[in-house]
Amino acid sequence: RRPTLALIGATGAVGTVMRDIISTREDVYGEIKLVASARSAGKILRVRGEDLVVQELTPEVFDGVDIAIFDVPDEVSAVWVPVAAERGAVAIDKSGTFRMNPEVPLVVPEVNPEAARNRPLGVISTPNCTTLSMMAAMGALHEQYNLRELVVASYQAVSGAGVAGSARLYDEVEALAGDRTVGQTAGDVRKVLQNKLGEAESPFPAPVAFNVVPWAGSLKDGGWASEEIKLRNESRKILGIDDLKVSATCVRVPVITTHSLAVHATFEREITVADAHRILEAAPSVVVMDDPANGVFPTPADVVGTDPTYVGRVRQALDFPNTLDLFVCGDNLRKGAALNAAEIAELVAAEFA
Ligand code: 2RA
Repeated sequence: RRPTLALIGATGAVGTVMRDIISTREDVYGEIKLVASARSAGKILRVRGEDLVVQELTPEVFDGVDIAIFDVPDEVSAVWVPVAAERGAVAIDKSGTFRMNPEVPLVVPEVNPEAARNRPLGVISTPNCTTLSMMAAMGALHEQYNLRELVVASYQAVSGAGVAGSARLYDEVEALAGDRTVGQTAGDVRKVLQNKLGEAESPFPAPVAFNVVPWAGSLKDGGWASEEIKLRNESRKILGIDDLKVSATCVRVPVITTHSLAVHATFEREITVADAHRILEAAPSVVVMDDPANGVFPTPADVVGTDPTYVGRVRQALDFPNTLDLFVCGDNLRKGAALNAAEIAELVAAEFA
């Protein structure tokens, strides 16, 4: 039979992409329910060519639901994911709440699909978009060369902070546009934004237009940002390498959608660029764009809205033969969020066949 699917958080930035993905991939579901907070309940949204009324998040909404995909804040998942699981649904959760729970698999279908079957709590987590940006590529390389260390710098798009993140960058760009004197004196960007946007709240701790912001997430011990800690813990869990050494610096950049990562990856043995190209070209859902002599490398502007992980600038580190330096781009709302959750849901749906 075809499983009933519920999308919780159907109206958010990821929810919108999720409806598009569910509508364009192979249709494996029976009924679909769209669910959101009371504020959005009653809205009519389109999925799979049908107009559906968004239902309010209540315990009863999960009755008869086989698979529930959650894209809601951590605190909402903490309350409602267990409710869905208790009522018999397999909950696929995009929040950070359950990712590191040893009884909850953290799944990237290209890397560890078998983990999705071992879900004692009825919950499967999907990783943070920053981790996901590189997992398909790193998983393929790890399978053959045994990954030992990752040093990563991220270039994260503003839509990682949701609809409010994208709105803020558009507002800032509009406020700064046309003034060819701005950006040349310390603090002038802040001043123009203050004048034009006033006290309007920003999800970012500094201007993001005409700027880069070395901060993403919340403050953790030792001055680390939560995104940096997630990247470390989640990479270890997905790849199944408990002692993987990981260090990251996460940076927000003025890009609407598509996260990029500069990755310095060290393996157990020597790896050449040709080896890496061969493996990455054979990896499902990885696209190699690596011909810098002809200006070919991935950029967010060229890959946004698409599904694969794009890899370019692959170099054998000059002083470290076991190390590759490479640049990865992935759409943070698609593979980074909605697509990975949809792919997990398809793995679960296949169990109903
Ligand atoms: C961000 N990775 O980019 C986060 C979203 N979960 O802000």
